[in-house]
Amino acid sequence: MTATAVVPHSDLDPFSDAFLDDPYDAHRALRDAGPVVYLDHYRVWAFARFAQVRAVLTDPATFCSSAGVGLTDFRKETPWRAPSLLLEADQPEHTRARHAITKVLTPKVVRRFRDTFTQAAEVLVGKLLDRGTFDVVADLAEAFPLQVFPDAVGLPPDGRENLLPYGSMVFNGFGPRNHLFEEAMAGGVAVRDWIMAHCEADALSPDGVGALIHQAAAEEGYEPGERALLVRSFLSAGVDTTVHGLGNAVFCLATHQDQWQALRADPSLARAAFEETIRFESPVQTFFRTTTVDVQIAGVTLPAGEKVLTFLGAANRDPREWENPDEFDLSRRAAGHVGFGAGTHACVGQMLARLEGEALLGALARQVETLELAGPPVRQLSNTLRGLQTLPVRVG
Ligand code: OVM
Repeated sequence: MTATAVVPHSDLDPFSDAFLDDPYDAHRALRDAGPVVYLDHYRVWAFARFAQVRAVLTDPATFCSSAGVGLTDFRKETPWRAPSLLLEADQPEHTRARHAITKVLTPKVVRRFRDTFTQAAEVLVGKLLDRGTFDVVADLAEAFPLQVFPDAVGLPPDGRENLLPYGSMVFNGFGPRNHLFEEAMAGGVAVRDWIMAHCEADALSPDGVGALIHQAAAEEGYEPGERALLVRSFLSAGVDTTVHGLGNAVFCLATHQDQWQALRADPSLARAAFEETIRFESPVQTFFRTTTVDVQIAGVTLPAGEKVLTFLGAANRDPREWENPDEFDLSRRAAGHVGFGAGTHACVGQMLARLEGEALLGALARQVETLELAGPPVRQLSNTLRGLQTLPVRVG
């Protein structure tokens, strides 16, 4: 029998507004339906349980990335931008790109940013404390990464407003051509042009991470155009993700006062709070892979050349893996979640992301006594990212 005959089918649309707005009941339904589910809507295979998501991500030879990690199959359709040398590549090309980047993102370089990030976070939180009420998304979760990350990369001060719209194009671009995809891409030519121009060596300050990438990539034998594409990965993956992670973290803390009190009592829990946020409200919800061969998984054979959808956010709340998965709990061991992916493609910037989280949540814990909602949070829907559009709070 063919796999489509034996695998449970679902008519859920994981890129519909309703699903994206509140995915958790649907995640449970997908996990409970079976280890692999066929999504009739998109004709793809879906994995929502932790064990299978992890298995897919850690077998890149079978579940490849070079056909794209969104719904678009690069073998059949032209992608909206040149494929990433890092994200949308397999061995050996991926290994080479990854090597050029890990040569730069050493523990030593990451340590260099610790003081800068911490100081910037303390100053920002101090200003917001003076204001009393503010929007966490615009004034904190966006403002902080939009300052420290482009500084670290070595971008000039002007034009940084292009980073978030570009992130929106990238992360909505992984989904189907629904209204979110179209809205993100509309009028994006100027945004793309700015991003591409600022991936070039002459646009980057000589002491930043971008310049180091150009250097490391040149040593690896990459041509100038390819070196710029490696910098593009930073500008694609480094901003929207952390914005959503930081916004989700403050949202979780403001809506779980016992956990906020625990963090205040012990600001050294800031890192744990960020990690638990990535598990509990995973900023990156989904990625696709493509089967390279007929593959046996959970007792069925999936054909070669098909898209499979991994639900990172659902895996991170799978009760088969986690105790009380729907509880936001700083004291749990959240390590091992797949919010940063897993295996060879696992987030290469995760140490920088954690540093941003630790700096910002640490500054809140040290300076703020009371943190409460000052209005209804509004969700920002994205084909890939989970996060908020606005989050009004009052601090004291
Ligand atoms: C890239 C890229 C873009 C988006 C996400 C990502 C989460 C990487 O262009 O390499 O990783």
